[in-house]
Amino acid sequence: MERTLCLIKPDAVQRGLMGAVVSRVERKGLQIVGLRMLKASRELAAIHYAEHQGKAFYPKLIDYITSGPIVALCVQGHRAVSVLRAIVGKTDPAEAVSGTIRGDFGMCKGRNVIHASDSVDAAKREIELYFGQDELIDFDWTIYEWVYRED
Ligand code: IDP
Ligand code: MG
Repeated sequence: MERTLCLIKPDAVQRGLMGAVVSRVERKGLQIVGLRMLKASRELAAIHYAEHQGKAFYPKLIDYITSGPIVALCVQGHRAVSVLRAIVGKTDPAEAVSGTIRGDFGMCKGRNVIHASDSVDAAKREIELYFGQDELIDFDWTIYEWVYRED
């Protein structure tokens, strides 16, 4: 089982897309084991996006992610990291295919609706940034057998 971090970005919160995004994640068969609304500080944003420091878009990215409330979700499932990235779609929503969250809800990289961790290691690091251990709930998921079947 893997866990990954999903952020519903400020544009999606402002546009009333929280429910639509959460619904896509649930509908896919991913289990939400943590959910929290917050306003990211510039310090938190800088740690989260440290890998992009120095790039041309970095200052705008920090402005964007701190511009309003966001929703953090900790999402669990088999291969959750790659599965969530797949339903999120390409970084640029203008190029993301229809049917993906960015493909269906966005128009440009600077307003791309959602974040998803890009590796298991990044996911672990990012989950710890947004959630304390006691904020993640390891609960029995009664539909598990209706989502997964060994083949
Ligand atoms: P990802 O979110 O698909 O993993 P990254 O390359 O890790 O994409 O970039 C992090 C975030 O930085 C993107 O989601 C997007 O919000 C922003 N970003 C990336 N490239 C650009 C750009 O060229 N212009 C504006 N914003 C960008
Ligand atoms: Mg990334």
